[in-house]
Amino acid sequence: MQLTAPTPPAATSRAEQLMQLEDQYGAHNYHPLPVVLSRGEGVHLWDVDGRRYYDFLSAYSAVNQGHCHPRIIGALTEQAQRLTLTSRAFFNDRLGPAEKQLCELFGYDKALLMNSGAEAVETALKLARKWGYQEKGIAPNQARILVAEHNFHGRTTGIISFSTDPDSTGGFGPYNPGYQVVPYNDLATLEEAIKDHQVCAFLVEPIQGEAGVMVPAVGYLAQAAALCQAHNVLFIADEIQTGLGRTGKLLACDHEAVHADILILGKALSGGVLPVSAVLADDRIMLTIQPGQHGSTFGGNPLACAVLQAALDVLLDEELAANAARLGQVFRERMWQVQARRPDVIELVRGKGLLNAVVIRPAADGRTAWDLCVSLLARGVLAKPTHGDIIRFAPPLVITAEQLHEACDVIAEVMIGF
Ligand code: IF1
Repeated sequence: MQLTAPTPPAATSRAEQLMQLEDQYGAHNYHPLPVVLSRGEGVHLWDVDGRRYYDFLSAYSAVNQGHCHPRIIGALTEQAQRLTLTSRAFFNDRLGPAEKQLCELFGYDKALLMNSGAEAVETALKLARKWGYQEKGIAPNQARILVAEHNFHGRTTGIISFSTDPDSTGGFGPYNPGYQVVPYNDLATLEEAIKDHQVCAFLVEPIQGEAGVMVPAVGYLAQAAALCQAHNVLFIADEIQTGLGRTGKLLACDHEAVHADILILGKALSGGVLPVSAVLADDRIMLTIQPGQHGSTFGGNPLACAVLQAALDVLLDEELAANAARLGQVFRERMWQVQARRPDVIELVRGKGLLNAVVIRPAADGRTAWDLCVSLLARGVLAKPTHGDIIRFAPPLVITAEQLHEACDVIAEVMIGF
């Protein structure tokens, strides 16, 4: 394996120059589409040459409120000139109001603010274990957490310990013990596994985003939550990608009236402005962690709290969940029309709200979903494949019907002509 980067040819444009900088000085942990973005506003992004695109990735659902939403940027810039970070060694005037807004909106006793989604997932895992030992009486260091096959919950060594994706796990061992994988969307195996007294929690995505927008059968979440309750196991919902209006309701769990014991939020919690994540739970769980037992330097910082409050206000005031429900149906109908025309290109369309995926059949000449995304890029729509043949389409929830149809016209044209 070649471990030194070859000398690139001389850059002929600003975009190429910038791509070469990333290639030469940046880790090669991504394979970006060949576009260099420099400005964002609402559903649009512009590249360094001034070309405009529809953003149909939304930074993996972190930009639900649209790029650079004025209310969120206003909150950011106002707070940034007053106080950005105190650490939790002291109180500050933004954290309490933000925690209150989160708890009242989602119906929990307490919130624990972190930064990245992975940190919030790690926090939830620690909370579940602590609760398992202190409240369920599981023997020390014997707690186990059930996770779904094809899960994605982040990239830390702790989290990839229970990933089933070789790309996420390969070469990063040894792995943390204490996890058991059960098939997603399968209640029988979950029921069998959950009977074990050492199981303290079941961590699950209400819809598996990275796995390819895998929507479980109606009733799966509700019955899984009921199994957890029946066996004194915590139901942990990772709503980092599916939450905050993305699937057409405030939370994806709301489609089945499931109230998770531990709720994990991230991404759009800040409207894509800076990393903010949160874990919500009731006192019986949250208070198992006492002072000095968990934290982070930036967790709950005043700047993040100001941004979080504005991001939630925008989500509610602009009724973004309802817009996602309405326009998500329009999007799928437009894609089903394309599928009817080109069933040799589109294998299937699935999703909920404005979290959708189109599964592409490889072309006879070997062209793949990646090639289709490059064609979309050339026509002004940004989307990226996941796991080879699946293209995720997830525009900001502020998209209008007119904008959605304009983008779908392009997507349809490219797919019909593929
Ligand atoms: C990447 C994927 C999506 C998440 C869920 C926790 C996290 C994520 C359900 C961790 C993060 C991001 C990570 C980013 C790309 C993106 C992604 F392709 F990786 F899997 F969306 F599907 N739970 N997902 O989706 O949150 O620590 O990133 O803030 O790692 O490539 P994070």
